Amino acid sequence: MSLRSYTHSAMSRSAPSAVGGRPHASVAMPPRRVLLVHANPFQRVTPVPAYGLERVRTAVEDAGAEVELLDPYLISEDPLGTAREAARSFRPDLIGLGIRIIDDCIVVDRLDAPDDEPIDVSFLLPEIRELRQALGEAAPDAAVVAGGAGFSACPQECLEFLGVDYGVVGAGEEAMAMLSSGVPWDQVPGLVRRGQADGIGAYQLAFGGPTRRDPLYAPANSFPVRTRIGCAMQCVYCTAANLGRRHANGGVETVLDEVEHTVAAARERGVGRVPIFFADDEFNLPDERHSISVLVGLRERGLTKHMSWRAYFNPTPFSPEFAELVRETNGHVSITVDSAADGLLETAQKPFRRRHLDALVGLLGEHGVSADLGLIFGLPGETEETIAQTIGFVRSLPGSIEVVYSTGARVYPHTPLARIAKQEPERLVGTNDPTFLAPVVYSRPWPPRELARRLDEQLSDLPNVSRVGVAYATGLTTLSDAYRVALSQNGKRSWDEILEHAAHDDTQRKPAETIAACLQVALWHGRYDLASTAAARLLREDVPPEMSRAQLRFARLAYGGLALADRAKAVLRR
Ligand code: B12
Ligand code: SF4
Repeated sequence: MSLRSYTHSAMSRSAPSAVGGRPHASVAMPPRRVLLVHANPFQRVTPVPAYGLERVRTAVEDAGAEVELLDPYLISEDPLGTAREAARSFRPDLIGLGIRIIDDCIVVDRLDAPDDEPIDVSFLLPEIRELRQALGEAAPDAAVVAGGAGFSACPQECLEFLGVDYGVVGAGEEAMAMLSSGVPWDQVPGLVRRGQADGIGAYQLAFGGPTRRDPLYAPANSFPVRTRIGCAMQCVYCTAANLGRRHANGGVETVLDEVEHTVAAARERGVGRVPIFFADDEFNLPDERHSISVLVGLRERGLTKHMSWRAYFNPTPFSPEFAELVRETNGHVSITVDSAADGLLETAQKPFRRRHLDALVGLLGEHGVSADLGLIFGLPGETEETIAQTIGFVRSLPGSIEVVYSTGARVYPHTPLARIAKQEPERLVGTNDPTFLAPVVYSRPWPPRELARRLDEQLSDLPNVSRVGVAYATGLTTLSDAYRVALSQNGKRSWDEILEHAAHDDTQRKPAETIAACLQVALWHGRYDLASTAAARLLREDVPPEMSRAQLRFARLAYGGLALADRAKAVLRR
């Protein structure tokens, strides 16, 4: 069957619900008050918009319910207290727990660690369980439903771990709208019940939109926009592999409307160039046609001069026409490569080979497309020889392409890697959890930390190459601290202290980038006093290329003036 025949357009038909047995008690009286909680402790480290919940809220509000969206780990130093308080005062009938991630997926954060700590993955479900309990105590009569990308990868395991009875697997817009409209729960698409056989098989591909955004989120880590859902591939380690190659496209006009609204709203709040993240598993799979339509649409609507965008890409397909369009529309491509050794690519079920990688690198260079790429060493089939081949590829790359790599692959439940892991227990490190819910890592030919040390020795002379990612245990909380001070909510740190941290301690970004992100948060929330101090602090650094020092000096004065005006207004109001 051709790949095309898997693609549906726009809204998918509802699959039958996996919930059997007695419908939930709240069917008789539809839940009118819905509390959506972003159950995501990682917001402390890398705050992103609770986009899944924003989409769900849009659909649930359109169905007539009253909705509150809470991001406790971002806005509060006391997330459990804040969640309890919100649940007590809002008195929800239905609580939606948005579980975007179940762990941070960072296998090796430290090159040296005690032998009894072979991996560094932080497992977040224990913290999420405490949040669930706090909400349950504060709103004992509310029904609780879980959902989200992390949850949907292993729904039954999560329900069991969290002690939650119901969850929605995959897209939650339609399901939550139906739950809040009094539709019998056993007719709700994608709804699964704890203890039943159905899990990932219930995955929903439905689309809603355009999404109404929550004004809490500043553009510091870009605004996500989904253009398609699911994936046409089944790479060995990936949670998307569990969908069995199912995927669907969003309607192009709806996607464009969402981008247009997002850009317009951000420009009204003073953002010059609005960063968008196309939040698809891979933007160019199963083919380029949908992505080309989206990019052409951006250009036709005159949006590209006000925005930049980024997305994850498979190395194929990538035509010259597409490359040109990416550059013209201010795109940045993050390419999921994993390995450059053909033998390993085959074992990992990757749909491309080394020759495609070489052709792509040439094409990106010819068209001046900005790019980075990601590698995973230690997958099934990895040997000293395949490692040498991938290192050879990395060394052949132009220095302008940033490369991030990880060692060892987190084994997620139900993936092809989970089946391999059961046959090769000698390659596993981490917990002894046979379900693979708690972190277990597969790595060969050496355990992940040893592999990381060896690669570090071989790659440390390349300035464009680094180990992947932000880990929960060691990631800085600078940006979420900035949010809390800007919102004046439980902020324990002073603004000056935050700017100093931004300038000195962030190993992931340049000082000026982190300070600029804090400035954006302050501006977004109309805190011109904080923005003015941040602009002054930024002037002491090498400012990012998109800003000039003269502009920044002017902006600093302007923010100072606006802050004075705010103070004067406050005095007059007294
Ligand atoms: C884009 C992306 C990023 C971008 C985000 C940019 C931005 N500004 O948003 C960046 C690069 C910053 C990023 C960072 C991280 N990411 Co990321 N990311 C993604 C990606 C590709 C898309 C996310 C997205 O927005 N999807 C679109 C939205 C609409 O989908 P959704 O959130 O799933 O919501 C839908 C459903 O889940 C459901 N739903 C959601 N909530 C709820 C709640 C209820 C009650 C119900 C019923 C339904 C429901 O309905 C929603 C609408 O359809 C996903 C993979 C994926 N396909 O989702 C990975 C993914 C979420 N990321 C992942 C990881 C690991 C991370 C990081 C931890 C990496 C790191 N160490 O830094 C951080 C975490 C950041 C954070 N604070 O959470 C993993 C999580 C898996 C896991 N281990 O649990 C994923 C699933 C990728 C993967 N397959 O491994 N990420
Ligand atoms: S192509 Fe990307 S999203 Fe799809 S299965 Fe492979 S790694 Fe996962």
